Amino acid sequence: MTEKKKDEMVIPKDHPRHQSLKYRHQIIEGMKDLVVAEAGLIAHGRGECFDYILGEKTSNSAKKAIEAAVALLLLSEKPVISVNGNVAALVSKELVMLSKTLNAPLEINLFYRKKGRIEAIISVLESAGAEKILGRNEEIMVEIEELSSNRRRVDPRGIKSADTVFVPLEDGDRTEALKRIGKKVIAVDLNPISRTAIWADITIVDNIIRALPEMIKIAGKLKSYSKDQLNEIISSFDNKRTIQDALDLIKGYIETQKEEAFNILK
Ligand code: PTJ
Repeated sequence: MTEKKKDEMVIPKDHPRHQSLKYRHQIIEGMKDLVVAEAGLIAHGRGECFDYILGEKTSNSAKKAIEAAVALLLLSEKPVISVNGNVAALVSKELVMLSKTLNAPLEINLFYRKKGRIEAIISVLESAGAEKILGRNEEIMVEIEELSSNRRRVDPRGIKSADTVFVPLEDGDRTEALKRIGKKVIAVDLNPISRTAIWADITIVDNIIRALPEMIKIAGKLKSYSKDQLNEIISSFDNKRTIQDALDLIKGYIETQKEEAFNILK
C-alpha cells in the first residue's frame, strides 16, 4: 500500500475496532488495485460476521486443526497453497513465509477472472518476497473437468498434480471437486457450516489473519518432527469434532451476549 493511501486511511489506534477497520481498508484498497474482486468485499463482511460470533480469537480447537494442517502439509509429497484476491490483500507476507517454510508453492487461482487481476496479485506477492508463483501462465494451464467455475483452470505443476491443496477462504464448489479427484484439502473458513468447511479434510475455523501467523509458528516447530510423530498428530485429529466445537463456541458466545444485552435492556 502506498504512503498516500496509508495517510488516507488513518484509523485512531485507540479505536475499539482498530484491527478490524485496518483489514477492511486493506480489502478496499485491494479492490481498487484489482487484487480483490468486488465480491471479495462481501465475502470479507460475511467473514467478519462469523468472526464476531466466534469471539474474534483463535480457539483451542482451531489450534489443533492448525497443527494437523501443518503436519499434513509437511508429510505431503506435492503440497500447494492456493491464492485468491482476499488472501493476497490481507496476508501476502505470511503466504510467502508459509510457502518458503513448508516448501509448498503458491498458485494463484481465481473465481473472478477480471482482466488485470492476475498481474495485480503477482505484483503484491512479489513485493512480499515471492520468487516462484504458479497459475500465471495461461498457455500451460489445464482444466479440472469436475469443476465448472473459473477455478477449473489450474497449473499442471501445482494444483493439478498436487496431493494436498491448502485453500484459504473461498467458495464451496472447488473443495468438493478437489476431493472428488482424490486431493487432500485443508481450508481456512470462518463459517463452520460452509460447503468448504464441511468437505475439507482439515478445516481451520479461524480468521486467515490470525491463522496464517499461527501456521508459520507451528511449521517452525513441526519441521523437526519425525514422520511418525507427524502421522500421529494427523491420526488423532477429528474434523467432525472441529466443526462441532466451532458451532458450540458460537452457541455459547450468543448465549453470553444475550445475557449481557438483556442485563442492559431490563
Ligand atoms: O479472488 P477470487 O476471484 O478468487 O474470489 C475470492 C472470493 C472470496 C470473493 C470468492 O472465493 C467468494 O465469493 O467466496 P465466498 O463464497 O464468499 O466464501 C468466502 C468464505 O470465506 C465465507 O465462508 C466467509 O465466511 C469466509 N471468510 C471471509 N473472510 C475470511 C473468511 N474466512 C477466514 N478468514 C477471513 N478473513
